[in-house]
Amino acid sequence: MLDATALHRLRTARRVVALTGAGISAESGVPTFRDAQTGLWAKYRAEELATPEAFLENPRLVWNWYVWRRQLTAQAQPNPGHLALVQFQERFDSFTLITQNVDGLHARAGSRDVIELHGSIATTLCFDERTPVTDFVDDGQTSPRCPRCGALLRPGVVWFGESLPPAALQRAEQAAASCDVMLSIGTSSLVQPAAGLPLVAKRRGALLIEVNPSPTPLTPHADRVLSGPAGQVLPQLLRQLGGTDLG
Ligand code: BV8
Repeated sequence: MLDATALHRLRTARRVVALTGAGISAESGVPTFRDAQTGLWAKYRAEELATPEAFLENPRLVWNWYVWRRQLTAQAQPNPGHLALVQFQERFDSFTLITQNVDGLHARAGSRDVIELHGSIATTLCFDERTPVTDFVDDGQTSPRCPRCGALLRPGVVWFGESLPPAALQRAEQAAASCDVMLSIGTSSLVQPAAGLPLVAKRRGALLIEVNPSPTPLTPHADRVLSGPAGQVLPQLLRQLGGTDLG
């Protein structure tokens, strides 16, 4: 729970920003990015598969990993952590939600105008043109091809070594640089440039609150650390704020 000083700063904040990572979807049954992979994928590390090199070396393998993850995320439901952030959006004059997640669960929970720094697993792009493709056939054998130009199809996510969508990153940096309170929720704070955003906020004088059951490289810089699962901590924080009780 927040102490009175921090609670007062949050209660009176005009601009609040939240950065989320895979941890906020853990209670929806979506494995975090650094959880050990299971089943078919147990012998691979996510960071090894989420690269253009891995895809070009074995398009079908990487494509199938995303087909598996798409099915997993499509079956997942937003949890009380996602739902609490929807209420945060109503509670503050300005609330910006920035996510590293590609699972779409914030939008499905009802959050509006989410900044998806790493893209969306639900979209498919032509590898060459980087344009969205919806009308394609996946025969389960070869990698699906772009019906327009015949290039390989890829998931609409940002892989390691690829630049983030410039407009999304610029919006996120501007929000971080001008907020009164920054919440870093469910992220190991390892992946750049997302992991730098809470420090941008802190340097500009924002109150920095970390929500995570485990310490991260951000922990020493946080003004307050709420150690626990987001699905419990965020509804509690909302109740402390005097928001509607999510039960
Ligand atoms: C780029 C999409 C320019 C794909 C992802 C500077 C320094 C060092 C390295 C770099 C740097 N700049 C760039 C790099 C390289 C690289 C990078 O950061 N590498 C790291 C590993 C060192 N960055 C990039 O390549 C980025 N591109 O900067 O472009 C450029 C261009 C060319 C060459 C160089 C640079 C692109 C990064 C985007 C990669 N794509 N995802 C996909 O999903 O398949 S990143 C991937 O990691 C996911 O998006 C994930 O969200 C993200 C971050 O991980 P987390 O979300 O934090 O998840 P994680 O599993 O790590 O942690 C979960 C946390 O939750 C834990 O702390 C756990 O304790 C906590 N938790 C668990 N349960 C709960 C919980 N918390 C709350 N409640 C719970 N219940």
